[in-house]
Amino acid sequence: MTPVQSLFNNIWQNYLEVTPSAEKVHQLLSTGDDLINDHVAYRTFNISKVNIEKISSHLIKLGYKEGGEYHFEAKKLYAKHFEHSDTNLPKVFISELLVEEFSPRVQTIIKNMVDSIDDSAIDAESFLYSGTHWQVSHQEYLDLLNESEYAAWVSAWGYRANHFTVSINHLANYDSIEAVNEAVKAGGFTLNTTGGEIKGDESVKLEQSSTMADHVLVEFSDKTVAVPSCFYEFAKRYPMENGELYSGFVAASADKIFESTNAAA
Ligand code: OOG
Ligand code: NI
Repeated sequence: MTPVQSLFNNIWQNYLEVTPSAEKVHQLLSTGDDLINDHVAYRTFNISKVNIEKISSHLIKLGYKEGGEYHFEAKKLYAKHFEHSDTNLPKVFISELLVEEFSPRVQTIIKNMVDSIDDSAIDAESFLYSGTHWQVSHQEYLDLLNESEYAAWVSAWGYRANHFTVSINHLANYDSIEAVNEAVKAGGFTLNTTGGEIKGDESVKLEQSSTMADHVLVEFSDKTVAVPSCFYEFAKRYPMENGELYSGFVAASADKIFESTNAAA
């Protein structure tokens, strides 16, 4: 394994720890060697200690380059994606919460979380599969949830891939996202239906769907409660005029994919 493959292997193992459905999704769709991950995604805060630049520095060292940038005004998020010249390596979508746009209470909880991270942990590549570096109370989690589902998610799960994404283009037994969705539902999984099961279409060069996140126990400082953890996404990319597959993201679709970690209605 190359260093970058070994990094993604560690990220995958860490994701599996809190995503019991991930291996079942693999078995459902893949024949074994046709599984290419289109991308993984990270969530963080726009505080310089842990912002997109800090998270992405580990990828830049491994040859990743910055791709597009994306704005999510209602969710108060900003994001960038990173990609590698080896197109079999997953792209990485990293978003950050615009912390200053939230209430003083939420800002204080987030500041305390970030303050408790060791700088040396952030500087290590293993930060990308390190989870939380703090413990919040269940009430703090609820206070974050009240203003931002995203902030609450980070407080519970920290620095880990919040999803992996099957590249439908590479699957041997499936060609369309409709067929993938049917197989996933027949396998007993719930799809994210916000904005419809399929986000995007050929005109934006990207079709996406995702499962709703698993629910896994989190040990808050005062009690242990099951909350949404991580999910699986499916993506089909279409070629651009030059024949190459579109490699960016689509903000209107991403806006809905974020909601895969909402508690089911
Ligand atoms: C990222 C949501 C965006 C995509 O593929 O558009 C995304 C997240 O949930 O953190 O992954
Ligand atoms: Ni995604």
